[in-house]
Amino acid sequence: MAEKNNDAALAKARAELKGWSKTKGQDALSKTYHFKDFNQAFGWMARVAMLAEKLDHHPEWFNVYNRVEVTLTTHDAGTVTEKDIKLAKAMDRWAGAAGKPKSLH
Ligand code: H2B
Repeated sequence: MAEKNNDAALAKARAELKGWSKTKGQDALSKTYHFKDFNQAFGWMARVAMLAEKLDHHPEWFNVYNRVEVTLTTHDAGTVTEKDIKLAKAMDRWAGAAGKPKSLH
């Protein structure tokens, strides 16, 4: 039953977001952003970090130069919740073109 609820939460989240996919082996959403350079990537991360602190909701992420791989899940709930959707929307908004799916470039 819990699995079913998680599936529904993930489907709802993905319907509201663009370019996010179900994370392999985890009830989470993932997206990779490609920025122009490290400065753009880290500036964006700093901005997101401040919102994460304010929301008390933090991303799992991995940065190499201009690339940021993000995984969002609510650890307390063990799945994706409205908090993840809120953070994902802000990330996309602030990433601008870097947040667009590759195929749209
Ligand atoms: N971030 C995420 N992504 N999921 C959580 O469940 C979570 C968090 N819980 N940030 C918060 C911190 C919790 O551990 C603190 C104690 O409020």
